[in-house]
This record gives sequence, C-alpha cells and structure tokens, in this order.
Amino acid sequence: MGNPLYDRLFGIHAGKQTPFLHLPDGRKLTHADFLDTAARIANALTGMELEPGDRVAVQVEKSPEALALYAACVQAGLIFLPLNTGYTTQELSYFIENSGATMVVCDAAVEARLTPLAQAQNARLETLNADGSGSLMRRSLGMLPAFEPVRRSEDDLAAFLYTSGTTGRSKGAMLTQANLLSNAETLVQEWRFTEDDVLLHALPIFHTHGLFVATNVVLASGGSMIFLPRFDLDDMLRLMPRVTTMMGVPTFYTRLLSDDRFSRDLSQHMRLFVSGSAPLLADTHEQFEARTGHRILERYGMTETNMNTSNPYDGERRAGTVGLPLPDVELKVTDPETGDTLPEGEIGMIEVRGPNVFQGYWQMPEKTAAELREDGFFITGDLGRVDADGYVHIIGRGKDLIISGGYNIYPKEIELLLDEQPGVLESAVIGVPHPDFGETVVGILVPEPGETPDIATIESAVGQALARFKHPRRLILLDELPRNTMGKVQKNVLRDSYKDLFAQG
Ligand code: MCA
Ligand code: AMP
Repeated sequence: MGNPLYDRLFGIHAGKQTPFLHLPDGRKLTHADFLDTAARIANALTGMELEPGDRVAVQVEKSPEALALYAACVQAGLIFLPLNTGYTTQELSYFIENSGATMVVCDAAVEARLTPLAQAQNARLETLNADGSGSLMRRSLGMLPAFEPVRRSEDDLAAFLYTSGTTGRSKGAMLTQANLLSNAETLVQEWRFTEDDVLLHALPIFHTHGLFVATNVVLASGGSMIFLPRFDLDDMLRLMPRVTTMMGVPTFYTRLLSDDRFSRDLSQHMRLFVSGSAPLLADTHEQFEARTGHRILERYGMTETNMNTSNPYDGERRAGTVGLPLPDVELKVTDPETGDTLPEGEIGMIEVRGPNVFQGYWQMPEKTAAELREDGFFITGDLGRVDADGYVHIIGRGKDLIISGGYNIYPKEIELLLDEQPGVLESAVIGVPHPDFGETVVGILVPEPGETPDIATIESAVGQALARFKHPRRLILLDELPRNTMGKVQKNVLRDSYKDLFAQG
C-alpha cells in the first residue's frame, strides 16, 4: 500500500541531483536536498509524538523549509493545515480550536501571541521563519535525513484547507490523498508538464492554487520552479527569461500588462501561462495575446474540489470561459431551487463530481449535507452555463462572495463585525470593480438614529480582527439599505451605486 501521495509526488525523486527549487538569491535546491530536509522534519515531528491523522496548523512565510514541512506531513501521515500569513490572532484562534490541531507552526515574530492559543488547545508550538531558522528546524537539523513514510491509503486525509462561508464561519475542507493526487496527475497530462519545465512560482503556498496546483504539478512531473517569496513585478520580469511556464491570479496578468517592459520578446520562449482563482476578463485575455502572442489558459477550481475545468492545451482557449470539465470530472448545471439538471445552454448552479471532490467539512455534518449531495455532486455556489461546444461559462455567483486579488472574502464575516461597532445599526458589505484586485471590499454602514459612527474607530477594530486583505477599502454612511418587498437587502442595487468608486482614470 505504501503512501501514495508521498510515493508519487516526492518519493519518485529520491536521490535525484537535478534542481527542484531555484531561489531568488541564486541558491538551488536539488530534489535530493529537498527530500533530506523533509525527512529530517518528519523525524522531528514524529519525535514530538505526533500521530498519523493529527492536524498540523501552519502559518509561516513561503520558504523551501515551509514546503518541506508539507512533504514531511505527507510522509508522516499528518494532516497539513496551511493558513494565510495575513490572518490575525483572532482568526487563527478559531482555526486552531476548530481543527483540534496538535501542533502549531508559526513565525517567531508571532510566537508570543500564539502560545496561549496553542496552550489552550494542548497543542505544541514550534517556529519556522522565512529564512528557514526557528525551533522546528533546530530540532530537525539533529535528525536523520531519511524517514520511512507512514503507510497511508488514498482515502486517508492529507490536508485541511479552511474556506469561509456565507454564514461567516470558516469550514475546514477535508482533502484526501486521492483528491490531491488525481488532480495533480490530471493537470500534468492536460497541461503537458515534463521534467524540462521551469515554473515561475510567485503565488502563496497556503492556498490551493500555489500548493496543490502549481507545486503538486511540478512535483508530479519532476520539473523545477523559481520559488519567489511573493509577487514582485521586477522579479517577474527579470526571471521570466529563465522559465517555461507561469501560473497566476488575474492580478498577476494585469500587473504584467501594466508594465511596458513586459513584451513579446520577454515572453516568446514561454510554453504556457495559466490563470485562475478569479475571473480573467476577456479584455485582459485579448490584451495579453496582442502583447505577447500567447493565449492565457484559464481554468476553474475551488478549495473543496481542486480543479474542475480547464481550457484545452491544444484546442481553442476561449476567452471569458473556464474551458471544459477535466477528465473524470462530471459537471452539470442545475436549477438552484429544485436541483434538477437544466437543458444545455441554460444558466444555473454548477455542480461537480469526481475524484477531486473533497470529503466534507470537518465536524460540520449539516454544512456538508447542504453542499455535498449523497450522490457525490458538490454544489459549487457558482452560476454558469455550458455552451454547445461544452465550454463552461461562469456567469455569476449564487453565494455572497468577493474575490480580491485571488483571495476570497465572505461579506457576512465583515458585516457581523461592523454590526457590533458603536453607533452602527446595520451594515452591508459588497464587492466593487477594482483595476488591480479585480474586486475590492466596500462597507456600507447605517447609523443608529441620532448617531454618527466614528470611521477611524471602526477601521481600527476591523484591523484588530481581520486580515488586511478583508478590510473594506471604503466605509460609507447611508441612511438606510435598499431592500426588496421581502425585506432582503438588495446588494445588486448597492453594487450598482458604487461600481465606479475605484474606476481607473
Ligand atoms: C495584498 N493586499 C490585498 C491583497 N493582497 N488586499 C486585497 N486583496 C488582495 N489580494 C493588501 C496588502 O496587504 C497591502 O496593504 C495592500 O493590499 C497593497 O498590497 P500590494 O503590495 O499591492 O499587494 P501584493 O503583496 O502585491 O499582493 C497582491 C497579490 C496577492 C500579488 C495579488 O494578493 C496574491 O499573491 N494573491 C494571490 C492569492 C491566491 O493565491 N489565491 C488563490 C486562492 P497595505 O495597503 O496595508 O500595505 S485558491 C483559489 O482561489 C481556488 C481554489 C483556485 O481556483 O485557484
Ligand atoms: P476558493 O474559495 O478559494 O476555493 O475559491 C473558489 C471560487 O473562486 C470559485 O467558487 C469561483 O467562484 C472562483 N473561481 C476560481 N477560478 C475561477 C475562474 N477561472 N473564473 C471565475 N471564478 C473562479
């Protein structure tokens, strides 16, 4: 039985002296170097009495060691739980408690703040810093660079990724080895990745896109990546001549296009540009082709499902669509009220089923039942249609969600906080178009009678509670919210009123 995820992503590279990670400072790590580090960490983790199935909550900066920690967890049968580096202590406290993590790994800079949270949970706390230092690595250095992978089956859980919801409470999506492996191997085939590929990796590694798409595809194909700590336009332009492929959110593409140095010459040798996590405007697609001659390949996925659809590598990459269902992924469009399948071409709820679909939300059977049907179809919350050639068009969202620069923001979470603020009667949070982030957050506040809420105080409370990317970029006072005859807030009316707030020019 072995450990399929470890064997097929990592184990296949044992002893290979070919590069895996190229770092911006010129350092290179071979596959063998990387696996040695991972094995040492796996020994350190099991030495601290972590057992297979335990959750390891990880909020650390992107580094080769952070990636090795992922490999170590897979090898040791631990459930890897990566967390956005922007999350505040308050946000982290929920994830640590809800997941029942037995280990928390964080940057030394936040150790003092997180220690009480870990203690409350009886979890151990270790540090791992951006430069690879910290207590976890100190322990690991004394360990052997070999570790016999813990036996696991494809049905065993490999990762939890938290995803917020329309009720404001985050849910831990449980992903098995098979979920991750099937998707990685499919994408290698579909996107023709080989060991000759070098990927420009500037995405964070705490989300599906940077970890389970970009990294797993490189691992499964035996290629390498230039591993940047974050997106930096100058670095991207400087390093593009050295790579064959790039994956990014639409903001990566609009930022590249905003710079005249990004030219046909600079990108001519590239094999593939992939976009996802948020809608790529047809306009961006067209501008990109006009500038570079390349058609961006857009695909569609979710935390709960990894990737569902992709435009074809060889066939037509159709702007404004997310392409065709991936092999083994079934996709249907249903009536949101009845769940009945709609005729071809009609707009409805997108549902997907396949080996990529998660197992449910950790300890939330009702929420799981509401979104994951007994027959295995997952109700995505995205509205779309399938055209006569089978291409999937995402038309809108049935869920109240804002996607800013590829990060998902659920208005409810922010509204609950705004509603509690002094002088605020109620609030509505909406997404409006933004030239850089695609969409950005705006909060509408209705004051209590006779009150004038203090915006600076509210901003400070938001800053304490929520990650920076969730902060409303504008708070607006309004006498009342527009409502329909049923009393429901008409967010579409608000979105329309404020659609030009961040318009360019
Ligand atoms: C940073 N800030 C943001 C965002 N990122 N605010 C809103 N939305 C964001 N996405 C804040 C910064 O803290 C900063 O705050 C200010 O905005 C401007 O920062 P800037 O330097 O412009 O930002 P950046 O560091 O360059 O980051 C922008 C980014 C980054 C490169 C677009 O957000 C990013 O890498 N996004 C990718 C997210 C991703 O991987 N999503 C995949 C999720 P201040 O003004 O206080 O300094 S997985 C997924 O969605 C599914 C499964 C899928 O299909 O892939
Ligand atoms: P997440 O919660 O990070 O898993 O985000 C998943 C959501 O991102 C999906 O349900 C879609 O709404 C959105 N999404 C991902 N890829 C695309 C895409 N290519 N076009 C439009 N929306 C996308």
